Amino acid sequence: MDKTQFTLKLKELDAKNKNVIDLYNEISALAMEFGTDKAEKSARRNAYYLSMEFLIGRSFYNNLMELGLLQETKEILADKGIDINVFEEIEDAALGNGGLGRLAACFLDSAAGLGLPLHGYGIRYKYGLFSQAIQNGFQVELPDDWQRFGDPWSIRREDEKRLIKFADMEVAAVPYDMPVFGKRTNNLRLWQAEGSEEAQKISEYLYPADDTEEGKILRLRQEYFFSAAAVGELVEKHVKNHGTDFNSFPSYNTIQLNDTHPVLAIAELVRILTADYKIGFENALGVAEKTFSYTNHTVMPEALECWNAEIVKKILPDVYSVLIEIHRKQTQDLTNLGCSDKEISEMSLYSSGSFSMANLAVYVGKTVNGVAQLHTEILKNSLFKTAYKYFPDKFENKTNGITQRRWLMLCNNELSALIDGAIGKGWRDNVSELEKLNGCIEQITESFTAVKSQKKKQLFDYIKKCEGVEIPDNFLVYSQVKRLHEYKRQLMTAFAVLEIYYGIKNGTVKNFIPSVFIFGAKSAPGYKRAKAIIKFINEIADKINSDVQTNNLLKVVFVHNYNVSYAEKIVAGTDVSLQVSTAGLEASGTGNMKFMMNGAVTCGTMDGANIEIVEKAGFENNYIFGATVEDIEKLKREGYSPLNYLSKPEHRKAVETLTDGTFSDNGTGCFKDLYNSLTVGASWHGADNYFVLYDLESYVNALLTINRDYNDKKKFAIKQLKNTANSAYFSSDRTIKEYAEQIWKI
Ligand code: 26V
Repeated sequence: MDKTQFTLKLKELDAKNKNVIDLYNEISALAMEFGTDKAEKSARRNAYYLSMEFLIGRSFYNNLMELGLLQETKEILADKGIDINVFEEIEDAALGNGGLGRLAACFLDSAAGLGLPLHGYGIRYKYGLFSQAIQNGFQVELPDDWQRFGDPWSIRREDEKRLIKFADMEVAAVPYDMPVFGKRTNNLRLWQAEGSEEAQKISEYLYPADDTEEGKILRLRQEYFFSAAAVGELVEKHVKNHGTDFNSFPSYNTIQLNDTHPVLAIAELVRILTADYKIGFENALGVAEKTFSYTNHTVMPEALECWNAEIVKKILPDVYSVLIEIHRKQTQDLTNLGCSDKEISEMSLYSSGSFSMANLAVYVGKTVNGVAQLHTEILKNSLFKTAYKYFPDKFENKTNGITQRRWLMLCNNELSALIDGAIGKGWRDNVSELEKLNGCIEQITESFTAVKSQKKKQLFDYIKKCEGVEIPDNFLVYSQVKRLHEYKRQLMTAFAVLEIYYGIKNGTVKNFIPSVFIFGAKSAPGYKRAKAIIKFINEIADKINSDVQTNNLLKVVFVHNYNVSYAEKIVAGTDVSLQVSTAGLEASGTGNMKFMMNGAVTCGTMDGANIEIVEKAGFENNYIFGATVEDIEKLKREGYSPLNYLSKPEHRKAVETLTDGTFSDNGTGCFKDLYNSLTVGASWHGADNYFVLYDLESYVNALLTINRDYNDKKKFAIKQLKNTANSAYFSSDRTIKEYAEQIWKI
């Protein structure tokens, strides 16, 4: 099908008499036909991205844009009296939690855009990340049945299904292919588990609760299920095309392990080669060593996958034997290298009855990378310090990126058009041309401010519709949208907002420019303190929004069910991006990049990619505050007493609202628990583990400085534009080129 035929068929569609969902499915099907017709055959050497999450968001507009059909479709529909935005009622496919999954989606987009053969493998969850409702200020989770709208962007490949064997059951892995359109069409293959009721459970939920043994086993099954399906298929293809000489396997296939979740793929490859093809163990391991690379996405110990060896033995006995064998070989290798017993145990893939997926990946992987400069340094100097000592050449950095196609061209058509007018359209294909903006910033500040107000207006209208909160035009917009976690410190923002609120009321905060603080976050369903923070923010929002004394100056919104599509609106309509994690804990952040590209200044700590952002866009154009990694280390060494930082009455007042009756936690005691976590410590950690109270003062100051600076609109617009102009480095096109050249060699 060519474009003329597409247009013709679309014109013939009897759109008026169809409901939105049918129309969505029919137009998508037409676009699929158009797109898959011109799909290429696979390349000689392919890279595969194994990931438990692909947070794609809405495919409709993005795919039409990538196929060059968006404008025509919009116009043809408009002729029929249909606004293309009606499809916004079709919810996103949320097959991921946050940054890690969204990064995988950006990577696929960039590889296709650059014409590089990178394909994804993952799980086709029946239910994606829960849909979030807020009841009485509390998060309530509802199942995300994303397939109820149909799934026109996937093709089921019945004939390519595979059998995955566990000790106690066999499961069919049925592939669903989602083409990824761009300069070339790549493929995202998501496996669906079919068979018995037990079997189907494997692909039912993204992150089933794993606080019980049953939950842990299910998660182990999920990880093995998709890794084994992917590796099994690649081996089979290799044999079909090149025979059973597996020494050449790594010349045709390179596999990136997205965090520790797919790391069992290593053991599975060794298992298949040794058991099914009778390759010697050492040779098989050698093939794996040349095939796999590993990306680490977090230093939080609780997020690094470790498997109880007894469970692995019970569920996957053959994989268990392979792991034990690899461990034997590892111990031997490390002994030969002269490592001490302590060093061996630090690097060991097996210790105290459990298998460390990170250590397995570091030992076998040909490269290990972090996702921002600081993060990679932390991997080298602390998390994988010993491995770095012995295998320094494995380690490299690949700073994350985001696709400018979704995160600028699609979500901010108005700013994109402004950029076209200023520097031409070349940046759309070659994003580094954005730098040309540096030469004409002064000339476009007024039109930039106009675009920003327009995007704010659109955002405020949407918030009014979804949350019922009214925000007056042109309020200054501060946003913090990301997964909810204590290390990301949404709680610190909540305290800062309260301080500003009380300051406005008692006159210590003067000449405050009217502002709104936008929060969006989902908490893991079992993460009690994170959920308490959501409740706290909602209580604050209720109080502040209903205070007539401050109403024209300050608003707070917690947007419910934050997702990719909401993010597209928020990043475009924000002035100030809040990126305030405890230094050393946010591996990179990618939201920070989306905001930067859309012309927001960063108010943040020296953490993750914030550091590189302010280096590129200029410290003077951003607002950095708070403890550095070195400061935090020093505090930990010398002893940190959070209570010392509560001596100032304004800080104390804000923090004590948790317990003084200002707000209600509906009798759950969850606010008291939050308070205790800050003042005396809770569960496994000491008081204020994330240094909220330490950084609070400098945070409030930074927020107020920004507010003052906003008085000079032109100067502020220049800062914002400097961010856009220097954001090209944070395009995932750059990141993917680095992976392709330096790791994958594709
Ligand atoms: C997961 C969990 C689950 C259990 C509780 C603690 C915890 C902490 C962190 C995680 C995240 C797992 C990996 C992840 O999503 N990392 C994110 O990856 C992004 C892409 O590289 C990066 O930008 C974010 O900084 C990083 O948090």
